[in-house]
Amino acid sequence: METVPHLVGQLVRERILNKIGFVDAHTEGEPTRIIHDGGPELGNGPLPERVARFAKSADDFRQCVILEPRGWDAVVGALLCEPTDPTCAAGVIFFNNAGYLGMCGHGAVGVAVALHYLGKIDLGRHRLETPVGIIEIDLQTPNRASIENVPSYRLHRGVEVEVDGIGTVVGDVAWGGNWFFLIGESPAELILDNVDALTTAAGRIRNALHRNGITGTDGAEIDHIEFFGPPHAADADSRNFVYCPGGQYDRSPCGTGTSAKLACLAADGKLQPGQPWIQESIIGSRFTANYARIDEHNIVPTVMGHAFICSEGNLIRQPLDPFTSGIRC
Ligand code: PYC
Repeated sequence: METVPHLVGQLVRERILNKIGFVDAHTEGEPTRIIHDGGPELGNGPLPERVARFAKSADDFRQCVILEPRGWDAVVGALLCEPTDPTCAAGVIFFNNAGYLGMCGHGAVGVAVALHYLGKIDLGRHRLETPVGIIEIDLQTPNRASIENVPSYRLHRGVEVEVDGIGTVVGDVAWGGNWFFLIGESPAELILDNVDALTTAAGRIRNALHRNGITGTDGAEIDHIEFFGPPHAADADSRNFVYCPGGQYDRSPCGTGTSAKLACLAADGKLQPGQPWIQESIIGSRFTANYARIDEHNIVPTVMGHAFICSEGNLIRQPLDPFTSGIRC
């Protein structure tokens, strides 16, 4: 009876191969699903190369982790991997319901808290390698971390674009680890009741930027739209609404979006190096940020927020399940 142990072995292998170990955290309300086990084989080259391989050969893994029935549209995935730089505690590739992100500020805070929860790092300063550069995290408590982000800058100021159903919209183009179009005049009050209207407006603006060939550096797509308005809390500086590439809104104030905002404030001389900026999100959560100047155009933003572990476990992909790559709309 050779076949029984053989079948058992195969079943065990399948169970192991199809298990994805995760920890879910939220940072100021925005979810991150941190994958620490069972990720795709992407080699050990530079992280941008691994992202290209991920997108080409293992995109079903992204879809499995993020899309229903195992995930949901608002979650950002963070695949932990070996860094190429040995001074880094980990490498991390961020992804969402639409594709891959250069950096993710709320996600990096969530990763820091999750690495500590998993017993992989102590409190204190650590480096994390991302596809767009190395960032530093300072884990101050088990639930509070600041990130020193990649250099950020404003590319264009006061760009005008004609938007269907809205008219002329004016905004700045800035990089904070992702590309943003930042609009000072929100099309609707920044309250949760207006999420649908804000999402529709932001989607139209993004399409108009695309139609008009308005891009980031080297033709990079501007895939995040950010509206600003007055804060609700007396001690905050601003409130925002951030539209993400897959049509979801960021529940947090968006770490890369806050970095882009600091770059614009710095360029306008409206915020001095080291001066704190409290950015409130559409749900009322907040990041406290400041920056150091590198040169006339570039700054290094520091963004501090809180993250909490929500759950942990394994995603399972059974061989006969027709929806292991999620439900695609
Ligand atoms: O916090 O940088 C961020 C972010 C990007 C997309 C969602 N959150």
